[in-house]
Amino acid sequence: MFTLFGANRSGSAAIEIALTLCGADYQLVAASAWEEGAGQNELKHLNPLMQVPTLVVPDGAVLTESAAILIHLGLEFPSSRLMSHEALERTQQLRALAYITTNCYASIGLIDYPERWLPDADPDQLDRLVAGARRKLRSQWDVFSDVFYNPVAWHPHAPGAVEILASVVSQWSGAREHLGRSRPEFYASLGIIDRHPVIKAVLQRHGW
Ligand SMILES: N[C@@H](CCC(=O)N[C@@H](CS)C(=O)NCC(=O)O)C(=O)O
Repeated sequence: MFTLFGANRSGSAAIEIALTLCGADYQLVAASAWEEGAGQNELKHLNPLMQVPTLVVPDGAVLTESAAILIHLGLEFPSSRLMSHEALERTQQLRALAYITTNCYASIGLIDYPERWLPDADPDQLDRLVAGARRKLRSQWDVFSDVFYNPVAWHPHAPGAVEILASVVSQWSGAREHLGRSRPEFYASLGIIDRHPVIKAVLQRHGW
């Protein structure tokens, strides 16, 4: 049995989708940095950053970092096709997963917690930092579309790890609204992913 620590409208949605597509047995523990509750101490013990998703695998090992979790599940459950069996396609999947987490997800951390980067800043400086991170996030999604929206790397009708993570992470900070204007075809393909029955059910449960 897997145990997933997560919260509504957070990145744990991507892992719920992946676990469901794998047909894996899992339980959800509601816990996050921003919601005090029973799971919070356990989450902090498992992941000192207190971030979700955090996944405890059946043998008790702790996995954090959404890209690592998705790759692990893809390797453990090859028939889920979360990770491609084709080497060429897999190179682009690994690149895209690292891209989303190190670029887009990291900018969202800055937008949500600017004071972590500028602890002594006044509110005006923090606002400017957030505005800059929002601009950066928009350009990161544009570049994602330019690099990965192609038949080798992008499969909206048969979503794997990359499409799932992109569907969830692009829900935040106005990314979808921006992409609708700047990259309409890529934006439309995100809508196809959102409508996959498993993905749609999880997104709805999270209030998206
Ligand atoms: N690099 C991590 C980022 C995870 C992350 O930032 N999660 C957010 C929720 S979507 C969180 O738990 N933030 C709380 C905090 O950083 O204090 C990943 O890819 O999973």
